Amino acid sequence: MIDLYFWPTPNGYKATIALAELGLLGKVIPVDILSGAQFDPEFLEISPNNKIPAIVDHDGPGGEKVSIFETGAILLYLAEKTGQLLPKDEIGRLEALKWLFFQVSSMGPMLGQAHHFRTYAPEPIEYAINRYTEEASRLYNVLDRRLSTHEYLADEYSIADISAFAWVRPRKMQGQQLEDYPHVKRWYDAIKVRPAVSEGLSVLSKNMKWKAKPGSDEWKNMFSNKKPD
Ligand SMILES: N[C@@H](CCC(=O)N[C@@H](CS)C(=O)NCC(=O)O)C(=O)O
Repeated sequence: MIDLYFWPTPNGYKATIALAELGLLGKVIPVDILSGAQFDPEFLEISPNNKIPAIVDHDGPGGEKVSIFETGAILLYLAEKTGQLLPKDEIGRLEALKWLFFQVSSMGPMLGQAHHFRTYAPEPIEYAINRYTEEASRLYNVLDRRLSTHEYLADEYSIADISAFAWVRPRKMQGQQLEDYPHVKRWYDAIKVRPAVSEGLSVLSKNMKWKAKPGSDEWKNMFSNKKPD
């Protein structure tokens, strides 16, 4: 059994979609990051960087319980555990890993900054808005070029696609529109209709508030080193 520590955000949805694809979506433990639940000592034992998602597999390697944080590690763990969502041949696997790491190290952090400065920053900072919106466009162009010659990021649907899809979804917050990236659009439209993707995206979807301006305590919980008193 796998427990998922989750809040409905792009990184959270990578995990629910992958678990749904694998038929492993089970117990979901909400971690309300707006109210500061990510700082609970019990959660920090599992996710020392105070971020969702994280998983606990009660039947990990050797039948032992194991906990995992960081979506790249979670997705790779689930793919290796099940032998699914990662090409089996060495070259295909490498292709998927390259695009998975591209997502977690470039797309995720840069698009996250675009969300921050375009939506959450207490005051608009033109330089930062332009910097991260342009970087978002650059990254979408990298995806678009890849998808102009490949149906999926690797040669088959994989954890790399799940990872990138979850961040293309809130594209408006990044100042992007699919019409500017026809190959990303074709790929996105194909993934969005997968039943497991709908299932993954339905988890706690009513709690999804990340498009709204956070209140001041919420802002402190999410974006400052200081928790509210
Ligand atoms: N690199 C991490 C990023 C995870 C992340 O940024 N999670 C956000 C929600 S999308 C979070 O938990 N934020 C709470 C906080 O920073 O306090 C991963 O890929 O798992």
